[in-house]
Amino acid sequence: MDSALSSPSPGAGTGNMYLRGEDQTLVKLLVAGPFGVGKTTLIRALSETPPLHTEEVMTQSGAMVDDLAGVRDKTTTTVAIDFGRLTLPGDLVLYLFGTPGQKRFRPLWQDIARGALGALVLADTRRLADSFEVMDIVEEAGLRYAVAVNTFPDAPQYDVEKMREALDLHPDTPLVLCDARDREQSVDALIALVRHVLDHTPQPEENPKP
Ligand SMILES: Nc1nc2c(ncn2[C@@H]2O[C@H](COP(=O)(O)OP(=O)(O)OP(=O)(O)O)[C@@H](O)[C@H]2O)c(=O)[nH]1
Ligand SMILES: [Mg+2]
Repeated sequence: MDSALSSPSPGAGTGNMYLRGEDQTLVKLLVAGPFGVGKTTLIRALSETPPLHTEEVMTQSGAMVDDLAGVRDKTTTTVAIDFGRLTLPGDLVLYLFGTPGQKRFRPLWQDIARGALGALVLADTRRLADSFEVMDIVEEAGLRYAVAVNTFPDAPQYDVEKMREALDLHPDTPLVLCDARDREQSVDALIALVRHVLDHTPQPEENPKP
C-alpha cells in the first residue's frame, strides 16, 4: 500500500486533465447510496474536472413513488449517472461514477458497475436501513466498499461502533464520517475506500521469478 496516499493539493491533476499520463493508474469507483443521501453533492465537491450530472427536476407525480422523508428541500434527482474525476498523489486517477438513488433506476446499476474496483456507499443516520439494499447490490456485484455517513446537521449522531453494528459491517469494512459538501472530508472518505481496495488487491511481485 502506498503510504504516500494522501489528500491532493487543490488543483492537483489539472495539468493534463484529459490525457492519460504514462505512469497513471486509472481506477473506476462507484459512489452509491439511497435516494437523496448526497451522492451528487459529494462528486460535485471533489471533482477536478467539471462534473457530469444528469439531474432532473422532481415533479409532483414523483412524490407518489419517491420517499421524501429527510430530503424535503430536495428539488432535483439523478436520473442516470454522475461522473467526476480526482487525481491522488502517486498518479492514481479515480473515475467516480455516481449511481441513481431511486429504486426504479436499479436496472442501470449493472452497466454502471462494470469494471469498477470498489464503491463508496453513502448513508444517513436518519435512515440507515436504506443503505442495506445498496450494500447488498454492491456485495452482489463483487465490489469492496467503504461506508461514508453523510453528517446532515439535523441527523442524529451515533458512536461509530454503534453505527457499524447497526449496518452489520464486516470488521474490515471502513466506516467514515463526512460532510458531502466538504471537499477535504469527501476526499478523505474516498481515500479510505482506495486504501481498502488496494489492501485487498494482489500487488505484482517486485522481482517476478523468471
Ligand atoms: N446540510 C447538508 N445538506 C446536504 C449534505 N449533502 C447533501 N446535502 C443536500 O441534500 C440534498 C440531496 O443531495 P444530492 O447530492 O442531490 O443527493 P443524491 O444522493 O445525489 O440524490 P439522488 O440522486 O436523488 O439519489 C441536496 O439538497 C444537498 O444540497 C450535507 O452533508 N449536509
Ligand atoms: Mg444525485
